[in-house]
Amino acid sequence: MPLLTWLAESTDERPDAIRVDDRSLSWVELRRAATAVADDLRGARRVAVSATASLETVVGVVGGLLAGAAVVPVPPDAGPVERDHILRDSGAEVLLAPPGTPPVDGAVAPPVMPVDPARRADTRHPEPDAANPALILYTSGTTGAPKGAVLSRRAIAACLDGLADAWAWTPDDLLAHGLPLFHVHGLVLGVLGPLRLGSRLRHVGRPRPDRYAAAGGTLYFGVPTIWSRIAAEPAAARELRGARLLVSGSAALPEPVFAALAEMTGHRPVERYGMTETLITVSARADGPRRPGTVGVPLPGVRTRVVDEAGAPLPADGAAMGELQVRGDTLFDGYLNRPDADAATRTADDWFRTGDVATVGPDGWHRIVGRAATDLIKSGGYRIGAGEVEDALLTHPGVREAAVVGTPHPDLGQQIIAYVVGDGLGEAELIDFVARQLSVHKRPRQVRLVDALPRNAMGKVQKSRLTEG
Ligand code: MLC
Ligand code: AMP
Repeated sequence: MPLLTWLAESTDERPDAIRVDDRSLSWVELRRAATAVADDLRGARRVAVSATASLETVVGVVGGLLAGAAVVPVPPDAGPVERDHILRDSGAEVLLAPPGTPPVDGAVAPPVMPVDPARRADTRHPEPDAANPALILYTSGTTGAPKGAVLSRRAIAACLDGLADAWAWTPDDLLAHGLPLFHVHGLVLGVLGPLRLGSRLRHVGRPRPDRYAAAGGTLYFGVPTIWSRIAAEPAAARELRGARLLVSGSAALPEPVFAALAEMTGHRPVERYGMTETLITVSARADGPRRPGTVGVPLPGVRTRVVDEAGAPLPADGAAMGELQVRGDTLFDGYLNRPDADAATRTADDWFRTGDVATVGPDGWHRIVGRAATDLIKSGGYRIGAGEVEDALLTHPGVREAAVVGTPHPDLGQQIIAYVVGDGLGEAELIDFVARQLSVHKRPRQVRLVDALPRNAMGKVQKSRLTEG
């Protein structure tokens, strides 16, 4: 069965099946536009896509997948450090981008191939093997540069079919969201989901409450920051009363936001849990209860366990807290070029170590309690490694030492704060410096200039003391 089943088989010519911002294509038009891209790409193994929230990104990603290439989304605002790393590490042979995009100005510069959604072709590309990589998604660890998680076509298909079952997601749905198109949430669920399962798609551009309100969707996706902003605008929230299902994920949905949404929209949101490396593994169901503070039960084909520090399984009693480990059909194939990192995430009996701390109740309901490593920050639903931001700060000539932490934030869940030792520095200057080197969302929201960082006797920075009091 083709990965993008519905897209491959549809004869539907209705003009706005897939809409991004204010431009749209029918199913047939999208297939033919993407086929033109696939024709150009013949033979390419890895294809980068400048992943703006645009129709070009949808056409480019689908073209890459039709051609059997592994698609590497590049955050469109990635600065030179992050972009060079992604392009070099992935070995992408070409960068797909909207027409008029200038050549890549960097140390690694694959040729830019323009994607024109108005082109059409009808070549039949054979369906690639399900074991082949479909996507390489770059994601942060606690230290160092982001790692490329290799996701097979089979894993993506398993994830989407599991979600179709859990959420009763069908071609009758109209999915609306405004998520970025370079991560699992916006790209795998938010674009490949409709193309496999047949719902129509409205990508609203920026995820503003008024745009969600106007989208007329039956199914809505958002990160908690988006839901919290919608709950703060009752008029927009009330427009979602006509929807079928509101889904939250990528970070914990605060219970007051759950309650406000339930009251204003009439829908108790469905929460689901996942990771770049595992895709979505646990979720509440459309035909079942939704409980604030919990993320539901394992999806079809997924098994979970919670273990103590010695790796021994803990009871499902709703109280015992330990590391959540998962296995199943949705798991990635490993990190590109990083066998060391792979080994660190697998147990001897081949379970994936999520690094999240969880409890499981007697009824199988999972609660995510927090993360084992404080150096992985979730801000606005984006995963950001403290080490990557520290490394970027340390390349500034005036910075001598830097320590980055995530602290609770009412809008973003966590915000990035950088503690910096250096000479003649300005806070705004350092924030802009990181925003230029990395992606904009990795910039610290606050910089604190300090005389010294607290260190223990071994010389290691004691981050917990930075945020005390
Ligand atoms: C501000 N801006 C700057 C800047 N300061 N630009 C450059 N330099 C500076 N110093 C600009 C930005 O360019 C942007 O402009 C605007 O300010 C706001 O940017 P932001 O800070 O990113 O917006 P913010 O309001 O904080 O974003 C909130 C948000 C965003 C919710 C919209 O965080 C978001 O989209 N989150 C989704 C993350 C996600 O999809 N995660 C899924 C991971 S997958 P402009 O013009 O662009 O507005 C996963 C698996 C799973 O986790 O389980 O799903
Ligand atoms: P990413 O790799 O960007 O997809 O981030 C994955 C991480 O997001 C997980 O390891 C969790 O820490 C967090 N996460 C995702 N969904 C949820 C959720 N529903 N509740 C709490 N944390 C979540």
